[in-house]
Amino acid sequence: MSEPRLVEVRRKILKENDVLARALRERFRAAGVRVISLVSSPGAGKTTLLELLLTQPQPPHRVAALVGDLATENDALRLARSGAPVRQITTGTVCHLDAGMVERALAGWRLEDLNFLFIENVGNLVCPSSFDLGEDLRLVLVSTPEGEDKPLKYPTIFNTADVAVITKLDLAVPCGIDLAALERNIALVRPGIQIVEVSARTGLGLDELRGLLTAGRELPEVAAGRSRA
Ligand SMILES: Nc1nc2c(ncn2[C@@H]2O[C@H](COP(=O)(O)OP(=O)(O)O)[C@@H](O)[C@H]2O)c(=O)[nH]1
Ligand SMILES: [Mg+2]
Repeated sequence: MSEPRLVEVRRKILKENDVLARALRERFRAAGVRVISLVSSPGAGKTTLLELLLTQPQPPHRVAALVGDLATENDALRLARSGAPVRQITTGTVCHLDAGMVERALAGWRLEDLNFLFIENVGNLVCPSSFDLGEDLRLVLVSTPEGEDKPLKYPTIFNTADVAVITKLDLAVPCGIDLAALERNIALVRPGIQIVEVSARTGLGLDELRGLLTAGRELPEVAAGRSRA
């Protein structure tokens, strides 16, 4: 296949995804569910953070999660321990989630019954950046052991995110990470982006992150009343 043909096929796939993502976003808005996606390299701590967000939400928020990996149901099993509805999307050889996968995974769920839907993308700092999933908020996670320069090497994933979450703060000192440099590099590629530092081990930053995710939401009781009406 010649290069122009490849570029053309890629453009078409992205356009189709955008159309589906727009429809999904409208559905989410109409149902009153806030959708938050997480992208990062493999192992940055997406599932660990979600385990905490699903088990310790501000009750009575109603939460659910979709989780993408090439193979295994491991992460869905981990997240399902929270008691929240969880579905795994196994992508086979595909290195990212797309809007169609999300739409199919939602089949049978009543979105009106949810306040928050979390979507954990496939661990990858490249491909997920191009695919809109209809989410309201995209979190990009970077863990301290990954080093200070990842935002400079993979700018697009930071450019397409709304909030940057620096994870594994407890490992910053043991790994000799210059946190100020990491934050500077994030701000260089995505000026003005909000940055939150967290540690799933110590609990640092989790309240700040929860506050940010729930900001602007009506009181849960009010939202629940309206959805029953
Ligand atoms: N020290 C430390 N380890 C963490 C933290 N968060 C996650 N981990 C560990 O990092 C590894 C990968 O985490 P996981 O949540 O599976 O990453 P994912 O691939 O992004 O979903 C696991 O062994 C976690 O226990 C943290 O805040 N501090
Ligand atoms: Mg995971």
